[in-house]
Amino acid sequence: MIHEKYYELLNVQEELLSAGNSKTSFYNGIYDRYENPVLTREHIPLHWKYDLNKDTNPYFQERLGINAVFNAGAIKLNGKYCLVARVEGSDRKSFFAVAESDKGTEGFRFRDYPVRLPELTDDETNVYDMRLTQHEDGWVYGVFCVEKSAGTADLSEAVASAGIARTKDLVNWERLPDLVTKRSPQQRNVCLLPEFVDGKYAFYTRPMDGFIETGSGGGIGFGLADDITNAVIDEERMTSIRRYHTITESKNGAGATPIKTDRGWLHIAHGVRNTAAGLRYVIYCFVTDLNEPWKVIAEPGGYLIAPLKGERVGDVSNVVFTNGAIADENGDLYIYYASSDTRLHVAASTVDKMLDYAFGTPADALRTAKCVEQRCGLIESNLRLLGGK
Ligand code: M1P
Repeated sequence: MIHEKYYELLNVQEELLSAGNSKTSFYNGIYDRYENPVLTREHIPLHWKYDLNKDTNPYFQERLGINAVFNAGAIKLNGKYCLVARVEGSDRKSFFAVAESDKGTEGFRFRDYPVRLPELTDDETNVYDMRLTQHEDGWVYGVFCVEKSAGTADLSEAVASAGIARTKDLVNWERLPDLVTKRSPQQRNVCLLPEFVDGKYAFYTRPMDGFIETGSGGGIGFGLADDITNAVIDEERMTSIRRYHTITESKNGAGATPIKTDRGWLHIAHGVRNTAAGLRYVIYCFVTDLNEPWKVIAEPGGYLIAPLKGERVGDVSNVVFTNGAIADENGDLYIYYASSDTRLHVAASTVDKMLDYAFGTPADALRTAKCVEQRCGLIESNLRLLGGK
């Protein structure tokens, strides 16, 4: 017999799932923020957490709790906006789950089951942060982080690599060997370009010396692999590099799968700086050349999205992070970003607005004096326009 509490909770959840979403008053001319997160742990189907049977669960207790729903890969498939979210159980293990909607900003519902991703080895402890690529070879690829224990006395020491799986329907996944990068012992935040480059599979990488520290890794890398079923990158060239006293000083990483535009590949990535309060993650943007996609041709200074108000607090506070965006055929763009490793939001823009932002915003001038000059230049021309001095 089904516990009556189930129906009570189901009604409450239905209100959340069918709620609309509206733009906030936030304004910067680049994107709109929305009132409600698009996915939270409250969106998780009740039958993933509770045993509904009154005989075996008389107190209707959560048997398998969910802690957070965040960093989601995104893709439009068969007319639906699909998010492959990172769902973290209360046991700290993350897994992937598909939520879909007819709209980009609201109405996301999880499918009945999470993704059953095949394992390659039984020491894979955790998987997370999938980037989805509709590749010109006909497959949809998911590239994600695979985490294993480093096997040292420090139990928090881990080894991260880039897992690769492919699918046609986001239900059945074929697991391929993890990416091998000859120069970099660890990889996270790897993402596959939708098109071949010189007939090869093109990846954005993030060379790292350790699990948390990128060490000598200078920023976001780029490399080519001949064969996706045994992907090996011999050489990684740097694209968007880390710099002293910028938003990418500590590390950066590829975010959403790059979006092809007539002016270049549009990247929405993340940058990290250190502070007395710990690491601060923001989202930034750059554009790479269409023919030489490792070459950065525009990189506005500063961040595109930084944690705001309630976004600033969560399991890992002061973080915004993206690994998925959807560009519609009409040019509308939805950037799915998580805040503080806890919930998932949407920022809505258009490809045109983002290109105007990318090419029209000055690059980081890298020194206070130069930054003040930049700003005075803006003030001067504005005052002239306003009829002042
Ligand atoms: O906790 C913030 C983010 O930390 C990692 O990102 P990076 O590899 O750049 O440090 C990732 O684990 C990401 O999932 C997480 O949101």
